[in-house]
Amino acid sequence: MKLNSAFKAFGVIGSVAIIMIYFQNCGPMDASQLKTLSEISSQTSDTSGSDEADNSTDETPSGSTQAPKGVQFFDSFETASLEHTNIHGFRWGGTNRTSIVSSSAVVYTKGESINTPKPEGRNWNAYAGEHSMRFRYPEGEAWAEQRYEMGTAYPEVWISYWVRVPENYTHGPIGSPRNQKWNAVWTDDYSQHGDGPTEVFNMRPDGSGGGSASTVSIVKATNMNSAHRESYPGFIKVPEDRGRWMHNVFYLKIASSPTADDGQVKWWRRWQGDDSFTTLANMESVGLWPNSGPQGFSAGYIMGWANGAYAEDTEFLIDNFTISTESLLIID
Ligand SMILES: [Ca+2]
Repeated sequence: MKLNSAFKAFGVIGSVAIIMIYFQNCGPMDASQLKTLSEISSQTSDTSGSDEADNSTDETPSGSTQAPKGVQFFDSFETASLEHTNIHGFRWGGTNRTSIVSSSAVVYTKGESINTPKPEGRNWNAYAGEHSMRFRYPEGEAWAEQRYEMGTAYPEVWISYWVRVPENYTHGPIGSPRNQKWNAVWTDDYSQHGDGPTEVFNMRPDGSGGGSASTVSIVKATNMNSAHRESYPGFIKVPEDRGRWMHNVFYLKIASSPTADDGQVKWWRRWQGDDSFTTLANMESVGLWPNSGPQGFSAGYIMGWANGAYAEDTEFLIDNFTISTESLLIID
């Protein structure tokens, strides 16, 4: 029931008047903070995939379908379903214009395996292996979203995944305001429906003529309002970033006590082939107090409501979704 009610809450943040507070924090990560996959032995909760990705063309990424060591949950969608779980009972929620696709067909949606051939002119090549999760925003439609429940509450949690920028990407021009949801993570329930805080990672127009900036907003942090913060212009540049795969890494830390303003919210990004991460957000004094219920982060969604609807059918692909209690700033 909680999940159902949460599904109805998508639009709350989008209706909040926003105050844009800009400051960049975009230096590359110190090399000492990075790991490489060569330093990480193979250990996975997803044994369905293969390391041998399809490298038949230069445009096909070759990411690993093997989970980094020690992660809590990893899904490269190579099961061709949303039934993957872990010891805590991670659970993908219902699909909302999301599906699992192979390079040639839709293979799973709305809880069922299907085989709907890919329309002509689309590129559904996964980042790793043969499958990815597709988010489809039809022309003029604002909502494509995939929810999940972590099965437990993490006082500190790392989340990462790869996103392919749509090949026809232009920041949605229809509607106002035009901030787009990118990722949200919460403690007990989404946004105003929860007693505890919710983190929302967003995009907004960056004024460049179709590109997007990234922003962070927080609902029910005790020491700040829900304004958009930490704007990073050039999050997606148009046209040069169209069709590129980007690695997103998020870190969330709940406050250490009900009186401490030491919660943290961080966000990094690197494009495929980059050997360092760019910091998009670095917030270290946030009053992220759990109020009641889970004493940590327990659920979230990927993508979500686009206040600026797209003028053309627009598809994002997601791959290698990962949850960990250890750093995911990994160069693979
Ligand atoms: Ca995959």
